[in-house]
Amino acid sequence: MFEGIKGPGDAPSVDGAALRVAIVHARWNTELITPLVEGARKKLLEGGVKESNIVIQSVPGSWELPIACQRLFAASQVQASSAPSGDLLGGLGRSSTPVPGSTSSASAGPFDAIIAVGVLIKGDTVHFEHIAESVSRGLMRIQLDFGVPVIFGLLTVLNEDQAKKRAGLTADGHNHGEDWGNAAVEMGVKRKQWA
Ligand code: DLZ
Repeated sequence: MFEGIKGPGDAPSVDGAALRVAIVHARWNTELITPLVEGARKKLLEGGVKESNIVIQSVPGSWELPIACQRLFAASQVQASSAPSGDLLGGLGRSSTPVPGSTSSASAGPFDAIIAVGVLIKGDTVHFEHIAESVSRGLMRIQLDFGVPVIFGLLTVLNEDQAKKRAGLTADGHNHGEDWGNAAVEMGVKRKQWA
């Protein structure tokens, strides 16, 4: 649960049955990434998105999230107009996913939303600041350049305890991945409405 006044408020009732959604996640800090991805996926399914229309891809670390989101979306656009069904991911290849039951095969069509998931934990150097700033800007650029919602699933935390709480791994925690899944359904539906 969110404490105090924080949180996205009550989500409007939307039907994600017509949506195609990609989850792109870093593998750094996998113990935290796995519940976040699973939380997002759970809310996509609850929001009506079909299992076959959820694509999950992994990249080494958060730094790689922007290029993966960019190529994945571009490939889905090309595939929608020309490539044979099942060749959605183009040069990216299939994912190895840490989430049981997840799939990377999907029907044709450009993604309606992409969820970018990573966990950056501050260390002793300014490395964290560089990656956090660049990845944030990169993801914003992709959503504005392509006109596709890129849900900001990048946790930028000061220590592991903060990360565990936000991955729903503590008694007083809340899985932010669930909020990202809800946001993807809402924004995917709105993107279609605003087309
Ligand atoms: C190198 C690195 C470090 C130190 N920390 C993290 C982190 O906390 N979270 C994360 O997602 N990735 C980290 N990385 C890996 C970089 O994001 C990137 O994958 C490598 O520098 C290769 O480009």
